[in-house]
Amino acid sequence: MSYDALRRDQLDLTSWVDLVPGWVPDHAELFDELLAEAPWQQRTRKMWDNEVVEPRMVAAYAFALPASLEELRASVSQRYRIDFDSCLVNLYRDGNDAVAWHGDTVRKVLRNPLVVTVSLGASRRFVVRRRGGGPVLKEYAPGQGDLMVMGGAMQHDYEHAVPRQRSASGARMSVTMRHSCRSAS
Ligand SMILES: O=C(O)CCC(=O)C(=O)O
Repeated sequence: MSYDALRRDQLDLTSWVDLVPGWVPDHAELFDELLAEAPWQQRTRKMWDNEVVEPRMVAAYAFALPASLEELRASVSQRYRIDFDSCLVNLYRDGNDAVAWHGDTVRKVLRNPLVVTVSLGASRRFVVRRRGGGPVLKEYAPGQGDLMVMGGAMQHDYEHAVPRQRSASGARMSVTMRHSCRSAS
């Protein structure tokens, strides 16, 4: 996996997104492998007094990653000198699946965490706004093997979402990786 095409999008002085288009050459094969073999779950979320079904499927990996994901994990760990030690894969089955505005909860235990996302399958809108509201400040369209790494103060100062999208051309997966401590690998 190469970082030659990496572009850093600086949101402000302290928050940034790294983008590498087409980072995973075999993204279609990886999509098919994960679709068939990942431990998919339909999760629910408590909202006020109700249990709400999350509009996407999620597969959480504990320790052992399949070789295909371990290759990605090892590459970003080496590049960013961080031991990415958790991997969650999201499946947006169609344009009705989505994730609402949020900053990743890892920000509550780590200052300036890095969050890696590798997108497989169809492109979806990935939008960014300031924490707490306001207009969309940035919009990306990750899919087909693209790598995004959110860094700096982004999880503290901004929120991101993958909104419902009628025009989505198919299913999208996001392979997300996070770290639980700062230690370099
Ligand atoms: O699917 C994506 O690209 C975003 C996923 C995300 O923000 C999350 O799972 O917290």
